[in-house]
Amino acid sequence: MDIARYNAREAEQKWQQTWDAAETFRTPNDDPRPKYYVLEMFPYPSGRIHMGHVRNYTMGDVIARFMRARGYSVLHPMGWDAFGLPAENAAAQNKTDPAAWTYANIASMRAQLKSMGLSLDWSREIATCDPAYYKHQQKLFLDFLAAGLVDRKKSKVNWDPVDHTVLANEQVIDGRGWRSGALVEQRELTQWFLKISAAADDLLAALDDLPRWPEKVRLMQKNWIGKSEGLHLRFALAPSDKVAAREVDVYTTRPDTLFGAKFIALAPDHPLAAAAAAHDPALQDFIAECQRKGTSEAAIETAEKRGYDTGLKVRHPFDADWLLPVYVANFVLMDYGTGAIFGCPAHDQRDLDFANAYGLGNIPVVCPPDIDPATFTITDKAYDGDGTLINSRFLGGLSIDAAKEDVSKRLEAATLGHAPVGKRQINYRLRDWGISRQRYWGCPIPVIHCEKCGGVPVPAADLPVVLPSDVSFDQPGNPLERHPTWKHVACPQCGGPARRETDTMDTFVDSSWYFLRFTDPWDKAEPTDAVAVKKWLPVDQYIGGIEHAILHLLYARFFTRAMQETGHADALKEPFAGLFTQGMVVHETYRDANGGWVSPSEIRIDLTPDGRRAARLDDGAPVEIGPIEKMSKSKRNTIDPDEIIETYGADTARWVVLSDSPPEGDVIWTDAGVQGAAKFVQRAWRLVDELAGLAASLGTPAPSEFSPAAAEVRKMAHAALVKVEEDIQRLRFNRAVAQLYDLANKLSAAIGVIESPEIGDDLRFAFREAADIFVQLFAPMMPHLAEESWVRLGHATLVAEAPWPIADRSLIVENMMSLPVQVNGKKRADLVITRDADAATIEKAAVALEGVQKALEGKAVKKVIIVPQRIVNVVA
Ligand code: ANZ
Ligand code: ZN
Repeated sequence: MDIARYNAREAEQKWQQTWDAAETFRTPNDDPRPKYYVLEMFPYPSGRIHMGHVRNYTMGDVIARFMRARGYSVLHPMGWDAFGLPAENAAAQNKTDPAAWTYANIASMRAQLKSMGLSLDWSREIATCDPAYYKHQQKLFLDFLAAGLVDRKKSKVNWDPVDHTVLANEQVIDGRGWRSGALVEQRELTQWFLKISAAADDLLAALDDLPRWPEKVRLMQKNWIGKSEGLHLRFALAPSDKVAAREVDVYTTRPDTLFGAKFIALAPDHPLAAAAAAHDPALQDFIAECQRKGTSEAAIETAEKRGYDTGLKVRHPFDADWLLPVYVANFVLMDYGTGAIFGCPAHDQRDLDFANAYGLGNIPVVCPPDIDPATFTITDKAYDGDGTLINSRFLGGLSIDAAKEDVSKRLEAATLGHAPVGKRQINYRLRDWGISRQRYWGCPIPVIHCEKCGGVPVPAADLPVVLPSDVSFDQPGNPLERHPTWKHVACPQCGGPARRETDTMDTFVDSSWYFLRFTDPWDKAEPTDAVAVKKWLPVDQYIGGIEHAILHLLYARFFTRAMQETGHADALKEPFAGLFTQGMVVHETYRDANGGWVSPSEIRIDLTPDGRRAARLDDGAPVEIGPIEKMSKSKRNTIDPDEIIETYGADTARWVVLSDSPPEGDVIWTDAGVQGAAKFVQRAWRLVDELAGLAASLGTPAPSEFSPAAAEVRKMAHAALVKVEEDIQRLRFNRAVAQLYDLANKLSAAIGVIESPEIGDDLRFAFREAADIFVQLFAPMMPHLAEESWVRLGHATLVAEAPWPIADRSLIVENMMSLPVQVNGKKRADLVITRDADAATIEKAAVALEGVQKALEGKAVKKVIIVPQRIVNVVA
């Protein structure tokens, strides 16, 4: 019998239209069932989806469909992170309007996502560049401002004098702008900040309440927040006619090393450095040079340690006769601690590099355990490990912790000009979040500057402050600045002439609350609806790339707190209860004889006796097969999802990205993988067809007894059900896929042994049950094929709406085996365990048995010998 091939193209379109028309994935807010919120990080509308999107959204979709079938009211929305620089660059290059460019991209990506068959509630679609979205963001900003969560302060920025723009630290390369190549200047700009640093401790502590976050991400956030406990320490300056200052304050986490101090170092931007430079042109040059190189952490870490001796001296806090030189040094940051340090070369590598460069020497004050203090010396590797204090007067012999405590206590008690010399202090690496961008394509900051009244919030009734559309990009810089009329407005307070803020918000603001907006995105006066937020949040499962592990997630966590404080997010604190970071889609790379990258679509691969060979399709020229790397345009190793969907269907693409690799690992995209998936689609379809011919008709009641053959079919279906269910719940999609291959094999085998066409009611019932289960199990992964199969099996409903089957565990207990367990050759217990348990599991379970533990009498287990399916022997 020849069965028609499954035509993915036709079927997929048909089912997508059916779901659309039936509003299958609409999620009403008043659905009384328990809720589940699954969210994938929304995309930037670059214009085309890539395989990373396919993987990310497929995973989310599997969860959404699974949870829906399990009886949850599932929120699974989609939107667009639509502001950002690429739209402006495109505008400058092609004379297009950023809005038109963005919306055209959204339209094509929406169509692409729809062709993937994602179970999204499109009625909740939002775009952050839509005034209907950003007006609420402006309201949030004003509420934050009123609540004291916003700051306006001067800050240093990297200014590109040719492009007239602020550059991020990453965009400054060797002191020059990455595009213009111009020498970057440090400028002080008054900018808007969100006071995230005030929330540092809470953001840190609450990480412990996120058990469903990857440990790795929590650690990255922890390091980023960077809590450090130390001592704020005041050094008295020896009198000098050069400067008026009387002291230098430093921050140290190692007060125990104070007797190893060799110098003081100031940040180049430190006021005392400027004062010392007033009559020292060489120092002025040095400071200017440091500033050019950039004073960011990244710039500092890579630069060679350099300094300049100001000639100033400070007194050691425990010895007034001990003078330490004061340097200005390029490795001290102005905006951390106090912008000044004391250097202890023996125990800090940067200090040692610096001291060695300037001949300052070092005094080891912490001696490692088991080392003779008399011979312990430091040359070019600082020692930052544990040990005992040496060369440190009254601290001698103490541990580091005890010495820290001792020094802190003494210096808290000591005074310098009436105030204590030392004060314990907690510092965070986390800085306030500067959100001002001198850009057009972003959310306007709703403030008006009036000479008389200062910064005046735009009245709520005047929101949104909409971006003007008549702007030009033919000059560098911010078009809002140059717009003839937009910024000139009357002051809302005094009516006098005033000007609009022309900075727009960092696009990270846009993505810091979209997940809240999704809960009630329809046009209303407020950014969020309290009932909807309470119902849907937190997001139960958030899925996205590890590249967002720090900034996006931290900002979103902060924003949620700020929204809570201003009454926009109920009592919600943490927005994402579960987080999953998926791996990448990777592919082989190819290069031609000249080293140029060649795309997979331009080559042919042949299998030769000595391996795979690649050659160009057009002229047959040999192509070198390179390493497997993340799909990227620059290496031309991308596969276009559109082409795959066009040729094989979305179900095949979805199946490929779920197969073979654990979801947190990288998945290798190969042609063989695609062929394998496409083949399985056809195979599953044929199997369903065969099962349909054998299955009892719908609704046939269960017979009272089952033959062994029928019982076996039921068992394989229910066993697969239990496993797939577990695998999806634990996001082990690749294992769920493997279970389905296995079930298909087993069902085919069961059909293969049927001898006569006359089969009993019991077997017919079992095939009906197994067929339905099989289709329901792959439905979250291959939803179109599943609908088509569901119809073939006689159902008049949508499988997308069918309740998840209930596993009958009594059918699969036979899967257990009993193994006698001996201890030193004597039987002591019986182990009951699943037949497929691996050796490690058996060993652990056997040793844990009460009878075995008793027989061991506390003796250590030397060895466990397992004779598979027969016996376990514990040797003690
Ligand atoms: C003396 C010392 C001795 C230090 C020693 C370290 C080891 P965290 O943990 O990151 O807080 N430091 C302080 N302010 C700095 C700044 N603005 N720029 C560069 N470095 C700065 O690190 C605190 C330590 O980093 C401080 O402790 C200080 O050096 C340095 F054996 O003080 B320490
Ligand atoms: Zn005014």
